[in-house]
Amino acid sequence: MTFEIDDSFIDDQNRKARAWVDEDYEALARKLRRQNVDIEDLVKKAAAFHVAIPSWGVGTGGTRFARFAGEGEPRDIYEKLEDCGTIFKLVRSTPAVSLHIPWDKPDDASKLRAFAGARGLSFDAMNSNTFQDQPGQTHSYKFGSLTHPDRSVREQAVAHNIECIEIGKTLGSKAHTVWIADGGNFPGQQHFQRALERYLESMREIYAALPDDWRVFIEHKFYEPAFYSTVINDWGTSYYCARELGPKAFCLVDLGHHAPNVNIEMIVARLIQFGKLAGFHFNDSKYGDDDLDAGSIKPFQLFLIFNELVDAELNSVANFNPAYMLDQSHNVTDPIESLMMSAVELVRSYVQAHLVDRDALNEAQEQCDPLLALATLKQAFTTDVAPILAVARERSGGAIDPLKTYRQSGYRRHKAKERPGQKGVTASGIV
Ligand code: RM4
Ligand code: MN
Ligand code: MN
Repeated sequence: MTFEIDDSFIDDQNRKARAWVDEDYEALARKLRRQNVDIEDLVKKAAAFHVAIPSWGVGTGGTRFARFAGEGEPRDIYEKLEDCGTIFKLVRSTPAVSLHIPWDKPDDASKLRAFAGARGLSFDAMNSNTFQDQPGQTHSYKFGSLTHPDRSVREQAVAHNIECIEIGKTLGSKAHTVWIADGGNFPGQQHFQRALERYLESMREIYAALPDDWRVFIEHKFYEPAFYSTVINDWGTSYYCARELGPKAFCLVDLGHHAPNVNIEMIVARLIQFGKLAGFHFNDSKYGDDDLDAGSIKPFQLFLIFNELVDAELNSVANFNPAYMLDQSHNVTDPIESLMMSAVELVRSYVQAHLVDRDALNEAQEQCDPLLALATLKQAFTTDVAPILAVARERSGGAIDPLKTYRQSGYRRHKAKERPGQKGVTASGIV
């Protein structure tokens, strides 16, 4: 028997928070009523928002300098799913897990699916890894994978991606995400055009292996580990490839994969308009692909991204079905705490975006009134929707205060005893 947080423990903790939640909820309900907004509608929206947890995110991440392992870290995919189950139990908005292969390759995919199912979890997009060499691997990815000049390396990388899809079929996943590290570190190292042609050739084979009801997500990133040129470097290249591949190919936006100050919300709007938005890897970034916690650096940007998403939702844009995933590297925090708080930040932005007075915004845009347009957005962004989030969680059986409840439960302390000897575990989530 392994330690789990009891529902009754969550209830007890929630009882202690009752008084302030009721008071704040009532006050907010009155304020929103004046704006003709029914708070109950927002609670429903909050409760319906879901984001997938990355299997690699529940372990402590590292940089290329060091990794400082935490206590009681999960040692295998089953323990990772236990932690994902705990996150889900407390915040209720994270019912799915996104698996990285081979880091979290299951020995028996049906068994893993049942194990996850028993915790209310399902599987979101699969993720391939052709940015590292695995023990016993025939060909090295040192100079690329899907775009490598040598056909046999490309074939090996294609086969790995197809294997991910096969595993995903058993797990009940419906999408496959491809991020490659391919690129060059020196001017002249790579022929830009030929590398992209080879990418498309490889991706066509992966695309052909997709079941009818699956999608493939192309994830771009502007640099690192290739520091001079990256093959799939931006959303334009990603969009071109998705179009070339066909209707099941989409463009995934990892927030950290853009240069500082890039207008990501506009990229999102373009991909929505072109019917090619796959979804997100949420995180935050200050300088590069920092993989910091969602909403920790640029909460207004996160809100503006959700503003575009909610706009599309309300306009019933055809085929609009973005997959939401977190992709973060937790180097100095307890990963469970970071993932819970990040999930909460996403629901917060989503609910705030639903608070935007769309008629007023539209009017300001038509009347060429930039100040009023910004004021309309700011009114939603500055509304404290915390009581809505707390009530949505509580009504779905989660915790009013997930962080406090988690700490009070002693979960990590219990896991430290159950999962001893964590020193020297290989790092994941580095890049
Ligand atoms: C990459 C990218 C991928 C993730 C790896 C671990 O930078 O964000 O999505 O799978 O890191
Ligand atoms: Mn990512
Ligand atoms: Mn990344």
